[in-house]
Amino acid sequence: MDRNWWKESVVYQIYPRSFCDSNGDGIGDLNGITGKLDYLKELGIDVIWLSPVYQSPNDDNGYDISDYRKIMAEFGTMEDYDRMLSRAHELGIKIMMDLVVNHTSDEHPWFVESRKSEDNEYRDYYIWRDGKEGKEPNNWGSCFGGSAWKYDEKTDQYYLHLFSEKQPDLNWENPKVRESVFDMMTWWCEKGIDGFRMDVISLISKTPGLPDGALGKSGYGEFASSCANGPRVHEYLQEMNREVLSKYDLITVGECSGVTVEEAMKYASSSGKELNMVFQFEHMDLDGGESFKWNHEKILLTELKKIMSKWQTGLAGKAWNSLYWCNHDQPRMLSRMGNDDPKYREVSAKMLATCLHMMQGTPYVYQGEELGMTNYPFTSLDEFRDIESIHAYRELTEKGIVSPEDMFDYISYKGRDNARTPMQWDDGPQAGFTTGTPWIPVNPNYKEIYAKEQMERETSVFHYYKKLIRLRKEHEIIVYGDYKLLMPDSEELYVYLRSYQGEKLLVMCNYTAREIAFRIPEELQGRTGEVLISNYDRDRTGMEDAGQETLLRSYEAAAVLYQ
Ligand code: TEU
Ligand code: CA
Repeated sequence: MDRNWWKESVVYQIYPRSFCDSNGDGIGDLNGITGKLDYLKELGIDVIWLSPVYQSPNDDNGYDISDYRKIMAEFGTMEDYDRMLSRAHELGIKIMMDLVVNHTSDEHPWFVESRKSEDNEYRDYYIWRDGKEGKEPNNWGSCFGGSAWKYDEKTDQYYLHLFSEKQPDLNWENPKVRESVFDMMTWWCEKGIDGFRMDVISLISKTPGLPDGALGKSGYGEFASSCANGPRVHEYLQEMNREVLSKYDLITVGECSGVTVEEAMKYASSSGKELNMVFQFEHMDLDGGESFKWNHEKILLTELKKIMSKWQTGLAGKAWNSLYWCNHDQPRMLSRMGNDDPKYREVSAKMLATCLHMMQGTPYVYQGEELGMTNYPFTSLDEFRDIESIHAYRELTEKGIVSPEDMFDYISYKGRDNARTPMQWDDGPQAGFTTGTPWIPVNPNYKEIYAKEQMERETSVFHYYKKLIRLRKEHEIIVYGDYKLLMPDSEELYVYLRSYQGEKLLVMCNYTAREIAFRIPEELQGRTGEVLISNYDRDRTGMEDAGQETLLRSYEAAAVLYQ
């Protein structure tokens, strides 16, 4: 297998609005990030993925961009950006930018022009269609509720927006769009950035004719079968690779909702014609996801293992995996598959981390995950900020599809704001995030969960992540070893075995609060393993004594190396 620095890296995602506020306006900013780079250096990460910092009217917190070459005023200036970039580079930390080019803001000059007239030179930068018998051109619903089409009186046509109506979709079939996007990417590469995370890149090519989709629970048709991994997406990405990516030494990851293992092999093939890796969603979608995210269902461990293992073995040697439990669009994994009760919070956070970080792929840590931050205990609707939750609540309760009580429970459990509450730095006012009033409430558990305390305490979740990240640098088996799932039918234990050049790495994770007996695989019985990491006090002899069986305590995890 080819070695690459991005296979050996750990990425840390920053959601700038919620990371650190340097000037007391309640909104995280670039100078705030610069001030915390030493913290990230201490953690040991290699790359920062920076969620969008470009100029934006903030309909979707920066995922609606009105100027790709300007910095959002609330976040600072281009000088602040340059300072952050060079300080990061001094520390050996790379910066990966969020590239949002499936759509722009409706306030982007291209769209402002586009909507002026049908013969405007920017008209075809977007997807405009005539209505059908006085109605929308097709039945697609948008990700954020309502139709995916917005009627524009000026020219008596509709434009397509798969997300909010302030996020019109670009028309990638137009070569000028591609050229403009590639120019902009080159501009950032010339600035010295180190990579791109590509927002919903799997949606850029739409099936011609834009056929109706199957009707969903909300009464609209789904667009995924016509947009996800559309007919020309690989052609476009290969062009992007030729024109831009191949000219620099970058890390690239495509956010690919709806991607299958087979498709991922095209996006992220080792032949290097498109991207380094993709974010797949199958594990995130186990409790509803793309089809209907709003519920409060538990993910079955057997299902999770099936999906993770399919990706681990499916891409092995052919493409490369990304590994993530959390990001700015997902509730906190600790509250989802771990246990956020104070009694088990730290131990289960460490267990989840072990389970993910010992797999093959490039791990992504989402801000606060390294502290064991949890979902927010919502008590009223006005605590929500995210347009997705707010629109979904309104639409589904008004139509009588879900009761207000249930819907409140669902957005509290699954809503994206869970990930967006401010980073918990210390136990002072507003968790040290801001000296002002934060744009979104701080999780009240900041008195117990905060970085300052964890950095000082050897047994903290922070130190545990630090160790996991270091181990990846010390043991090639973690990066390059094969993966084999053991005990696929257990609803309690996630156990897998990595193998590399004669070494074996046994990873055992108890996903329950119960004690579970675990039988050591025959090939390892009687052998002395070195416990690389454990969230209890398991040491070297712990495995030696075990012989054939060992007891895994509540949420216990350990990785044991046999040489
Ligand atoms: O997310 C796109 C995406 O795949 C959605 O399904 C997303 O996961 C949604 O929030 C699920 O409920 C990207 C960004 O990560 C997200 O923050 C943006 O809102 C979206 O694209 C539009 O740019
Ligand atoms: Ca600020």
